[in-house]
Amino acid sequence: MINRPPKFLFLHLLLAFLLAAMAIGDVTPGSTLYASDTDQAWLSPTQTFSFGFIPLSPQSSPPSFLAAIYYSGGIPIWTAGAPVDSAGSLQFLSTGTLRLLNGSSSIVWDSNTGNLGVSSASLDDFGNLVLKNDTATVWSSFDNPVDTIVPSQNFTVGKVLRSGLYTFSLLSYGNITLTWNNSITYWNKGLNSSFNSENSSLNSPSLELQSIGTLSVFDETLPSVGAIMVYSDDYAEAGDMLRFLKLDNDGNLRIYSSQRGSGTLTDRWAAVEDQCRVYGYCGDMGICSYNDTGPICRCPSQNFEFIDPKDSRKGCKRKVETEDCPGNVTMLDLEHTLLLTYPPQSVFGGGSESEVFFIAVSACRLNCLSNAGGCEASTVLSDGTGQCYLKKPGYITGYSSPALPSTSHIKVCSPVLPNPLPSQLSGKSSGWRVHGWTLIVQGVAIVFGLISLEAGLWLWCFRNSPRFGGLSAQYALLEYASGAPVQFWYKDLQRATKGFKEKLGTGGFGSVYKGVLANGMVVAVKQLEGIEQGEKQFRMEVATISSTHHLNLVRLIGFCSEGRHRLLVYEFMKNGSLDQFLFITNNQTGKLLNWEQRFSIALGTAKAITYLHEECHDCIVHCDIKPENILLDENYTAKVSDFGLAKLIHAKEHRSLASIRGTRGYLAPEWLSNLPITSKSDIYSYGMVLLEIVGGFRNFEMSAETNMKKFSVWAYEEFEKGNVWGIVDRRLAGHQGVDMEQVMRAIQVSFWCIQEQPSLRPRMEKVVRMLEGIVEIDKPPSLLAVPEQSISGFNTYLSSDVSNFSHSHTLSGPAPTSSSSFQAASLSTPASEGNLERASSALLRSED
Ligand SMILES: *[C@@H]1O[C@H](CO)[C@@H](O)[C@H](O)[C@H]1NC(C)=O
Ligand SMILES: *[C@@H]1O[C@H](CO)[C@@H](O)[C@H](O)[C@H]1NC(C)=O
Ligand SMILES: *[C@@H]1O[C@H](CO)[C@@H](O)[C@H](O)[C@H]1NC(C)=O
Ligand SMILES: *[C@@H]1O[C@H](CO)[C@@H](O)[C@H](O)[C@H]1NC(C)=O
Ligand SMILES: *[C@@H]1O[C@H](CO)[C@@H](O)[C@H](O)[C@H]1NC(C)=O
Ligand SMILES: *[C@@H]1O[C@H](CO)[C@@H](O)[C@H](O)[C@H]1NC(C)=O
Ligand SMILES: *[C@@H]1O[C@H](CO)[C@@H](O)[C@H](O)[C@H]1NC(C)=O
Ligand SMILES: *[C@@H]1O[C@H](CO)[C@@H](O)[C@H](O)[C@H]1NC(C)=O
Ligand SMILES: *[C@@H]1O[C@H](CO)[C@@H](O)[C@H](O)[C@H]1NC(C)=O
Ligand SMILES: *[C@@H]1O[C@H](CO)[C@@H](O)[C@H](O)[C@H]1NC(C)=O
Ligand SMILES: *[C@@H]1O[C@H](CO)[C@@H](O)[C@H](O)[C@H]1NC(C)=O
Ligand SMILES: CC(=O)N[C@H]1CO[C@H](CO)[C@@H](O)[C@@H]1O
Repeated sequence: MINRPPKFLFLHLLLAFLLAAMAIGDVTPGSTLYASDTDQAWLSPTQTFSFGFIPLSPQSSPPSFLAAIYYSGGIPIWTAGAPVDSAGSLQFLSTGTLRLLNGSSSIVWDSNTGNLGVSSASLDDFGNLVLKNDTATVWSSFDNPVDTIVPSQNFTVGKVLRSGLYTFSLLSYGNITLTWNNSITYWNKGLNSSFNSENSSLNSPSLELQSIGTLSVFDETLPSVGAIMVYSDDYAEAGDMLRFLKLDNDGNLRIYSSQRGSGTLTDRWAAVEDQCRVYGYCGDMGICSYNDTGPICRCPSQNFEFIDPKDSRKGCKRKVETEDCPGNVTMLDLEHTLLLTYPPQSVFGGGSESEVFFIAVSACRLNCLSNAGGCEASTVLSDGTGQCYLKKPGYITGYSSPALPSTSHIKVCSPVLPNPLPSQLSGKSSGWRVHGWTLIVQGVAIVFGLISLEAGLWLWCFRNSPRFGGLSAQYALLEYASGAPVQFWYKDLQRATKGFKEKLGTGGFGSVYKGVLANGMVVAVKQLEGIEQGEKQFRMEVATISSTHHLNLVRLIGFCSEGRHRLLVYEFMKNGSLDQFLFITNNQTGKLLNWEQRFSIALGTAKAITYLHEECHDCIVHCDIKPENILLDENYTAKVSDFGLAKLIHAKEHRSLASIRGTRGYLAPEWLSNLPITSKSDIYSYGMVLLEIVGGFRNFEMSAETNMKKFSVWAYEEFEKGNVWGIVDRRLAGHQGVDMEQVMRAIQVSFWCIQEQPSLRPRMEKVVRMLEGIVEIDKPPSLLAVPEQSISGFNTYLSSDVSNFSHSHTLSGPAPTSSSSFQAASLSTPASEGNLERASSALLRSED
């Protein structure tokens, strides 16, 4: 990018106008432009574009110049050949050819239009340089694109934009692609499902960038306005500016905009959001990752060195080739690292560069190691397929990020010399390095002494520091759980959330913020509050949470445990929480869930809880099931969040009422009595949520519509009367496709779940089968089996935090137990049903 100081620019423009004004309009053969005189140029009629030399960069030495068509302000949109020295020149020869010469008179570029009758050249206001004979255009810069497309430039099949080894092209079936070295396609975008197959009916598609910032494909078979493929961020914004599409030398395709005369660029769209996913960005054996400012290239380990120490993007090479250490070859293990694998490599039977297997990581590694000449590295893709790729010797390029679940292995000569850990590269240790470096000059002997001293000091300093401990604990954790969560530094999360700016909500355990990780992944960051646990216990819980994988559970990506900070990083759910859809005012119809969506959310939630209770490794009682904790993804799939957190809060042996964060209306009655909390408490909460999904009403809300009764109580009465339609959300009335059988099942299941007596409530697995209609549902017993003033009444009076409970004077019924006597069995080991029933019936008796 050209970045010239404004003063220079102004001078340039002024001089260009004064000296070269005569070059507006047609230029006849015989004219010459000199690199030494950058003020000379051929101008377009309104001087929007110029053709001439621009310095490659102000300080390049020796100075070199580009022969370019450039936009007002000096932004090149087309360049001829390569940079030349200050003695270079551009000659419009009398034969009609345009030729770029270096100082040594060597031909750098030629338009190859000699002896075709070319009689004039001109630059138009779209930036197109045209060589014409008397009747027609013989050559134009628009037909010979380099790395840029500007508005009104027609880009057709067969043309390419090129930058280094990267190319951009339009395919005959309408897809646009980015390709590395004419072989590996790392970005591929089609029109839509009706056009993206090779069989699509396009005749001769062409691509055009509109000046308002859209990139569209045109074809006879498409509507005349074209099919829009890309919108720039500043799409349709007004202003005197040029937008253009450019293939940059980092392999990314971008839309830029530049204000007239400013000489500066703003990028408005990039094809590959995650720069590290551009094939070969870091060269052969280079590993891409991010630092605070952007992508950086490193070598996989210290068994490698940069090919060109001055340009880390050129890639790495082994210090000792594997052929030179037969019998001593081993695998370098790279956690959270992906070796990029794109078509044709990733297609079965496609390329010769890799082989695909469905095997575990360790088998993948072993297979490669034992395959003497045929395998150089192995990688497991993070696309959920669980595929193992064995890479044949050739070009290998990687991406490393704490958020990548991939693991890779590369053959090296032993011993393995891992890269220093990130923490060793920052903070205190770098200070030590600089110190050591100044001393090195003083003498080799001292240096050796110092290095060992430094190492000793470093170890001593960090022996007990939380960071050092944190790292070792992190690796212990990696071994503990297969779907290992990633550890983040607090400052990384601060940056990802822009200083905890965009709050998504506040839950019982703390606030949740939206964030974007360095690799572009959108996440929800939960800042936990009130954690009383130590570091080690926190990590254990995080490991438990992250070992639970279910379609209907929000995935934990990582965590942060640094000093007093405890944060959890979750995948981001586009559509927010269920309550925002259920409890809305009549006129927000866009957010109204139809019955099919509601039923699938109810079933999904039930399946998630079943998994937590019965199927996962360490059983988890959720303790806070409510619509706010049921999130919806873009397809309205239910994802339960906040599971496993109750354990974190209830760390103390004696749990006090104050620490309960359950929510009013959803808390099972046993929370308020001296009974153990078991999975049955979750069933109660689920029943309340299920009723709300059907009715669109908060279960504890009273209104004229419900005869001033709690919705749940009123609903049961209506059910007894046989008025099932009355319970269903009236906004669904008149909607097609409300399956009354499903409604009936859901209502009955919910009444079973919200029974006061835990033993009467079904297990979650049975709830699923009842909802699915696999098992018969008996008529649920009355909710009022227990007298009105019994424990059931408490829910209504509970504020959102039960801690207020003990101060409440509005309660009737048994007085709450004092905090110190509130001792529930461990949440992770639910009390046996027998005990529970005894306790529960004892309580009921005492009330009678
Ligand atoms: C032009 O000549 C200079 C030396 O005079 C050389 O460094 C440069 O590579 C040449 N450029 C081209 C494109 O040949
Ligand atoms: C001009 O060029 C076109 C296309 O190359 C050619 O068909 C035409 O004959 C040329 N006219 C003259 C006068 O040379
Ligand atoms: C682009 O050029 C092709 C071939 O010259 C032509 O068929 C097509 O109509 C042009 N498209 C536009 C939008 O001008
Ligand atoms: C690009 O491809 C060519 C042949 O297809 C190959 O010879 C060359 O080594 C490749 N370049 C790199 C950097 O791998
Ligand atoms: C065209 O692009 C789409 C993605 O937009 C992709 O799914 C499809 O496979 C591509 N078609 C071909 C033939 O590569
Ligand atoms: C394209 O057409 C061929 C032959 O008609 C067929 O075999 C192939 O499956 C089609 N491909 C797609 C993607 O529809
Ligand atoms: C695909 O795009 C074309 C052109 O914009 C449009 O007419 C068509 O409806 C789209 N098809 C689908 C399935 O979205
Ligand atoms: C990130 O890396 C780039 C390129 O190596 C370097 O210029 C920049 O200073 C680095 N930034 C930080 C904060 O380390
Ligand atoms: C293998 O490497 C080890 C240490 O790196 C070395 O001691 C041993 O001699 C090597 N063996 C061979 C066969 O080169
Ligand atoms: C939607 O309803 C709310 C409250 O019922 C009201 O304030 C608002 O004006 C309504 N909006 C529309 C667009 O009707
Ligand atoms: C949503 O559904 C579409 C189509 O079935 C699928 O491609 C997409 O991956 C789904 N999204 C999520 C987040 O599951
Ligand atoms: C209310 C809301 O945000 N709805 C969105 C749910 O997700 C779909 C798919 O991404 C969007 O189209 C809706 O707008």
